[in-house]
Amino acid sequence: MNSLSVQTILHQAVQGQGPAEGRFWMPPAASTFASNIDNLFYFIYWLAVIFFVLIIGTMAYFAIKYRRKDPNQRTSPIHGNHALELAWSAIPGVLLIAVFVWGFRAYMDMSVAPKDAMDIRVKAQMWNWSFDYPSAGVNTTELVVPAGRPVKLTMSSKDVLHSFFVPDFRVKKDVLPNRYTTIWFEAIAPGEHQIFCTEYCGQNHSKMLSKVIVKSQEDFDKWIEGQGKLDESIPLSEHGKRIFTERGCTACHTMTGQAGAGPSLKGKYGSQENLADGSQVLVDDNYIRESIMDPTAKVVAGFQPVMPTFKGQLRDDEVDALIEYIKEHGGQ
Ligand code: HEC
Ligand SMILES: [Cu+2]
Repeated sequence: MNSLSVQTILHQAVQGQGPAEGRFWMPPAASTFASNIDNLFYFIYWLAVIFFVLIIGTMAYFAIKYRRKDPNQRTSPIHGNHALELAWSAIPGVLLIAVFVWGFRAYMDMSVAPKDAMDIRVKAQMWNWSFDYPSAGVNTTELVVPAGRPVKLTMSSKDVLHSFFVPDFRVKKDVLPNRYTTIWFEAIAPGEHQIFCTEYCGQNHSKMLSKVIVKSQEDFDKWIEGQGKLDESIPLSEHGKRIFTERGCTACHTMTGQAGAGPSLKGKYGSQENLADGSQVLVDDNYIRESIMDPTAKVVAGFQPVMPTFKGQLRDDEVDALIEYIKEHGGQ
């Protein structure tokens, strides 16, 4: 009997038809992997429930039935029971092997992407995600993918360990500095799904969130065509404000005068900044651009050089927009 037929039988016995909506233990099943993973989960779950009831029930029953009834009572000598011992070794053994084979096959399926998968690069950094579409030259902060098509993610981190997790897809993998990890999935239908970082990565770990936006192939093609330029009907500084939030600048900077991990950017434009090496610099367009692309070139006095570079993630017009936004909140 191969494990597929085991799966099918158990699936029907345990769960009925796999629902797409969430259930008590599991969020909605939105990728092609999800129902298999859920079935395996529910198989192990029910196995645990059945054995728990069986073992604890029998124990309780025996404890009552064979309790010591008078002080002189002795238990009868027991020398073992081969049939019983064989059964309680063989049955769990077979179940364990079934769980292993099932789990291993699912793991292999998830590890090896189909050849025709669409390639997207994922970069993690404290504390945001960015996604690169190499074939289209597009970079985003939300993962936009077409439905019904395998997508392969090649992931790396710019700083510490992170972990990419989309519960609705049952997809999770660590993201490491200096090494690539890959994972793939196929979303079933258009919709939105939460992305978490699920490896504690510092102060704002819990804010390291993003979304997968699944579009129909047609909408996806339209979307990718519209990328790569800013909408000119919206003022540049408005774009800047949006990018400031989307790119996670807000994790370290405010526009209120309140310093965080980084200095507040209120009133900075046009002022003189004190640097860690004791010198001063005028905060102008060039300085801001350098601060974003090469943050350690000039470190502000009183702050740690923890700002990640945004080189390769922001287009020129996006940097312009950020500068415009910072300028708008300028002082002197
Ligand atoms: C992980 C925290 C962090 C993130 C995220 C971050 N920064 Fe910074 N930033 C800092 C720190 C710390 C400094 C001061 C030390 C230095 O100059 O490197 C700084 C300095 C700056 C400066 C110079 C400020 C000054 O007072 O001279 C600018 C401009 C700036 N950041 C813009 C940005 C923009 C725009 C983004 C988003 C695209 C961003 N930062 C994201 C931490 C961060
Ligand atoms: Cu993280």
